[in-house]
Amino acid sequence: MTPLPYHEDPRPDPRMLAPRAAVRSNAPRLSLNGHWRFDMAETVAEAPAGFADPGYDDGGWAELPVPAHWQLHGYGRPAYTNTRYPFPIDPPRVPTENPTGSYRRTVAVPAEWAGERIVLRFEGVDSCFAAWVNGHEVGTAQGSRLPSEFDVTEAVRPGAENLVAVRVHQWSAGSYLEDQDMWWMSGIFRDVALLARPAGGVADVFVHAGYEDGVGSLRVDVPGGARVLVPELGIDAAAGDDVRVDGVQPWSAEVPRLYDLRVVTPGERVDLRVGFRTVRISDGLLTVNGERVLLRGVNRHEFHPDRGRAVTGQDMLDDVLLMKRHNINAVRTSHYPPHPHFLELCDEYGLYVVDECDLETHGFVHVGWRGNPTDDPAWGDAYEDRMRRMVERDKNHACVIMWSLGNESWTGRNLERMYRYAHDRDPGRPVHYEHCPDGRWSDVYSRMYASQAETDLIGRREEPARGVDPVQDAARRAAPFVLCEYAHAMGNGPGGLTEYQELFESHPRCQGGFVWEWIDHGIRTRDGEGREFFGYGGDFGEELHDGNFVADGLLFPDRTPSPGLHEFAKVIEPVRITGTPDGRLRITNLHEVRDLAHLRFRWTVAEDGIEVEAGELDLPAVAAGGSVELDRPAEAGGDAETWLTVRAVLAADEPWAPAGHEVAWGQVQLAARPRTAAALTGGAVALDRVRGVLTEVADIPVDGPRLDAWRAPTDNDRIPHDSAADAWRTIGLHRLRHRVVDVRDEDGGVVVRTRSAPAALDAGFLSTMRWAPLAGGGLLLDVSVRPEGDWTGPIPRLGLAWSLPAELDRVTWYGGGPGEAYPDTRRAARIGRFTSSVDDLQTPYVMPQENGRRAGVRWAELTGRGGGLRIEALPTDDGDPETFGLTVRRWTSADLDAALHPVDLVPGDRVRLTVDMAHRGVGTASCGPDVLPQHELHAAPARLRLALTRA
Ligand code: IPT
Repeated sequence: MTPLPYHEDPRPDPRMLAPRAAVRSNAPRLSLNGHWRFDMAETVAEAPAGFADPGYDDGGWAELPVPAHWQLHGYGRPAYTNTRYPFPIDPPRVPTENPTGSYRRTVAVPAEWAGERIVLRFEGVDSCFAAWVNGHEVGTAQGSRLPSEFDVTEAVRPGAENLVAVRVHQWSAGSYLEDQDMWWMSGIFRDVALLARPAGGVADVFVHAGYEDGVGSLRVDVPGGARVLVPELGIDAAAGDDVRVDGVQPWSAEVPRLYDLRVVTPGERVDLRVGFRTVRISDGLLTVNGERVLLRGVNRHEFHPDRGRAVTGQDMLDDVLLMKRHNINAVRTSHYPPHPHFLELCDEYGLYVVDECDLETHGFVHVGWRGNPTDDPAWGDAYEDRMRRMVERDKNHACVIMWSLGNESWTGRNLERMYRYAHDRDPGRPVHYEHCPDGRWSDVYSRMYASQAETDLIGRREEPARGVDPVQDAARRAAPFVLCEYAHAMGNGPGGLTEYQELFESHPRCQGGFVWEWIDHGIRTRDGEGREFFGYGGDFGEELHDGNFVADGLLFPDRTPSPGLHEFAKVIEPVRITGTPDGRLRITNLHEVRDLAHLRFRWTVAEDGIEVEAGELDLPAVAAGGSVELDRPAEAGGDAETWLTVRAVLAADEPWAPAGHEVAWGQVQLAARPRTAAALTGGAVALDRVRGVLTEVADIPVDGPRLDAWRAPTDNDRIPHDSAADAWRTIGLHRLRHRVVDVRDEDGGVVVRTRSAPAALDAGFLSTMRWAPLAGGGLLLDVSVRPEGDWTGPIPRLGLAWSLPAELDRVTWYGGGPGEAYPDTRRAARIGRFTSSVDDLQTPYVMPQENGRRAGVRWAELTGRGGGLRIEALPTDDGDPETFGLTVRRWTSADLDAALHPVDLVPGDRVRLTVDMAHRGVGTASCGPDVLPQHELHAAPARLRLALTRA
């Protein structure tokens, strides 16, 4: 058999140097980042011959920055598939059409490097490459998100210009192991450097810094020995010594205390930032420093809308700060090791990390896992090599509390090799893997998208058995539980976070999880008219793609927090502020180690949303896990609806946020709404008795209300099969027709009865709208809706739709805000008075869909230049809600439904207002459980009383 070319050979190149820890060293280093000469060929064979020779003339070549993806610089185009390989499954072979980039640059190597060993280091190249120095081939590598080093001493000429040439292939055997749900993008996308490795230097270093029972321990392993110094702790020891460290402060995500540690050999000095902490699974719980941890985590892909995975230090810092500011304490590096600097930031700012290996063979699921490399011994070295390169690089980070073998690669013996490598080399960290049916290659029980009901069973250790081996099943059942992915944050949502968090807080075994995912991977691009938008699968001409499934993060592509992130931050807040049944305030400290001394508790009292009093609570010390009850600092004074709001804010600057940053908040109602409306002014009113709708109210030309039972489907509504959205479309909820049953004058008012139903269906809704003049001016609308006929499945909403003049472009409301809220995403909405332009009420989901609803609205005013319309919910006698859901936009739900990108939404000449009587939750059915029963909406009678007056 002809040998496989290197790019189709899964076996690691033996010329790759043994992997070692990423460290900061005083040994000389030359960065090779910057502009390289670049040429692109369609196939491997057509890449320019002899390009690695110093004499080759690259004068006609273009330039490409390193690090970067070539697809984002005009060579080829990005392509998105979720699980499907974008090439035939033919391992380890890849298509002949294999975009191949040739890179060249020179580097002046100082004469002083003569006599030193010289190493060429790549932090990440996607997906396979060969490297040459001065025409000598020095090695090849696969493993896109893993470092590789080659000894180039023989090839380099110190004191001269040296030519470095790299040939990069888009597809390789390694591509079969890198089927992560993300863009296929290639090139040298992380740093490259030339290193002088001094004789007698620090070949590697492994810091073991533990913390148990209040005492620290330290041992630093350095091949060949070294001095180990921690000046702050007075430590001056030899490598390999076991040192007891008294008086040390432990490291945790909440208090990420680090110490400078220096390793010194005759040839080199290496500086590390070390945290003392012990990770252990004991009594079925995952503990850090002996304490159970609750992971309030996210899955983080490396992403930037212009740079792809070639992220900068600032991008990484932005992520870490945004996470810390939203109460996140953990990251799973889905699904590959991050740029090494990211882990330094996690050490520094405090985030627990599940460091995941660069492995996913998900595409084999489409052929019944036939030929999956995970169980093929020919790929065993490749699997172990990947694990080894990750563990060796990242082993000194306090933040890394678990190793993860990879994602969605089914099961097989090559996982065993990875698992054993990690355990043998590093007994100090548990190993995580989700996708093995019986949980064999994992020390924790990990699942993705388990429903709340199943999570509850798991929390009780009463879940059904998995696999056939009772011993293995018992071990799995004894293990702590994490949701390595949950709460799919695609589009509007995720709904149901609160219910998960309650389980994490009530079952010790449920130690939290990682929301899928951190950021939408939308690539900034432009349409034919030059309008900017974030592209997703299919926007770059891919023949096979998975659409906007790549946009499922808590951040929009430009890192603007989505409503989902605000909701998550609220649900996982580390301090809970609530009222007690006997009229007091309870403050619960949900931190794991921190007391509340770093927070100040500011309170306000607001009547009808207007602040009337403010102050600060005087809090006694509240230890981690403790709580305190206090008298309320104020009571209601007037007869308006009154709320006490308490905000926990940082007392002083923290590294991750300034003083005053809000960490948590709570609200307690001090007085309910009075049963009478405020003083009102009316204005002209006109009713179209043929259509049964108002044409004028409060001197404003209007059209409505008409019953609306539809919303532009969300990503969660439109899962691929049997979706709620399909059912609504089949029934015709998006095209209700209205028949005025009768219009009667009654008791000084008018009663309009209208039957609203879709064509071809015999079920419908009968609405009875009673219009009456309000004492003092304005109009009272008392509307009751009753379903008729057979309504089986859920419906998205029951609302009243109006169109209004476009000039009513400001909205002020009293109710839930400031952000959008749906029945299962309304924790982040507080009761208050808010103002926004109509445009700012919209949430720009990468794929347009229902959005921007404000919940629990008592009243709203839509105003323009010359006044406007006020809509106020009034109490009914039978206890119906005195609030409504509010959406105001410049386009219809049909426009929203038809749009593929926000730029497709063009403001019309009317403002569209929907006043919801009821609305369905959003759930997470795009990947995970649907709307929970308590947030579901079925056709049922509803009633709402509204006062319509001039604003
Ligand atoms: C799960 C993947 O692990 C993750 O990478 C992402 O694709 C997510 O789904 C959906 O966005 S796997 C799925 C089959 C549950």
